[in-house]
Amino acid sequence: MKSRSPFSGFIVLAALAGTAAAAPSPGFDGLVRATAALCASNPSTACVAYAFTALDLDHDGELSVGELDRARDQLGAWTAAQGESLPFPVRHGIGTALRVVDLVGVERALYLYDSDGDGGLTLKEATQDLRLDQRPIGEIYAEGRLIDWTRIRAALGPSAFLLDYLGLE
Ligand SMILES: [Ca+2]
Ligand SMILES: [Ca+2]
Repeated sequence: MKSRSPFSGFIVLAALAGTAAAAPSPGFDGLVRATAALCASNPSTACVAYAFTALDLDHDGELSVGELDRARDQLGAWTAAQGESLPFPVRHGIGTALRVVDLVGVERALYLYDSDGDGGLTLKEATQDLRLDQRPIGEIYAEGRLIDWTRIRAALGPSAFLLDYLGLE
């Protein structure tokens, strides 16, 4: 039986990243800002689906290791470039997500979430540790309920010490 790791949170934190929205600009920055604008008032399910589609560069309905690697690198560079213009909780959230991804490794994280073992993550596979509903994602996040840490800990088993190491729930 497969276990899971806290990776789906990474995809959603990418979607949360642009709360300090300014003028739209091209590339990844434009993507983050467009996602943030959409996610501010739309249901969390629509927000996550939008971010997923944007990261699925070859439009095959799945995220590959290459697509996730690229997203991780772009998010890291983007966050560094924003510096302190990002609100602390957002910066902290992204930084934590990136540390988890780096500890687990993109390839292994994909494997842990790839329930059907086809080498790619569908939207359903990628969001299995998230509690999404019809409210905007920021509202669920603010309640501290977005990421199902209990489920993640159970799935990680002995490796759950990684979450303690990072100071996560
Ligand atoms: Ca793809
Ligand atoms: Ca799959």
